[in-house]
Amino acid sequence: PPRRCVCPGSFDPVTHGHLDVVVRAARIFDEVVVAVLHNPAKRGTFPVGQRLELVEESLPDQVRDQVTVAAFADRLLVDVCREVGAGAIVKGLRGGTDFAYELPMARMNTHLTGVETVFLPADPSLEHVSSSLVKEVHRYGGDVTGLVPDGVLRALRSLTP
Ligand code: COD
Repeated sequence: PPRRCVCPGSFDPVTHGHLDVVVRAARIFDEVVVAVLHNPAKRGTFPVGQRLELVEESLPDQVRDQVTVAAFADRLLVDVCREVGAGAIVKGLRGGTDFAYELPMARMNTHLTGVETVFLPADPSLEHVSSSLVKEVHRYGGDVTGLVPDGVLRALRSLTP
């Protein structure tokens, strides 16, 4: 059977940091499911449908036939993994703070269903990139070109202040 992994996140919005992890996951696994997880009680910045579209349109051509993008509301990540038949979660680590946040979740997820988490070190040139910083810098007039795909730049510009 194909080896399948899940790349989970809020993707609010997708950045080149996320996309780098997805592309590298596709070199290790046969199939990658990008899981846009959202909490219906929290509005987020972009509607989930738009987050999904922005990921889909930003995928590099070389991984398109290996990657699917789907949204899941109010679910445990381990249940998403079970539902899509993935034995592993792939996450990027930007530094010690990410590690401290991710380690108990990785252990909890293994405890729950046995699913493993694979950590990929963030590309040093993208270590400072997060959805929240991108939104903040853009909101105050800073330039985020090169940190997010073009579609996300357009989406950021069309946000009503
Ligand atoms: N470089 C490398 N990797 C990056 C970068 C970057 N610049 N930016 C982001 N990433 C990676 C990180 O690995 C990160 O984990 C992932 O992308 C997603 O980032 P975000 O910000 O879009 O997503 P988060 O952190 O809000 O997502 C958290 C989850 C939704 C994955 C988590 O809360 C979850 O699993 N929720 C489901 C409920 C659940 O199962 N809870 C119990 C957990 S034990």
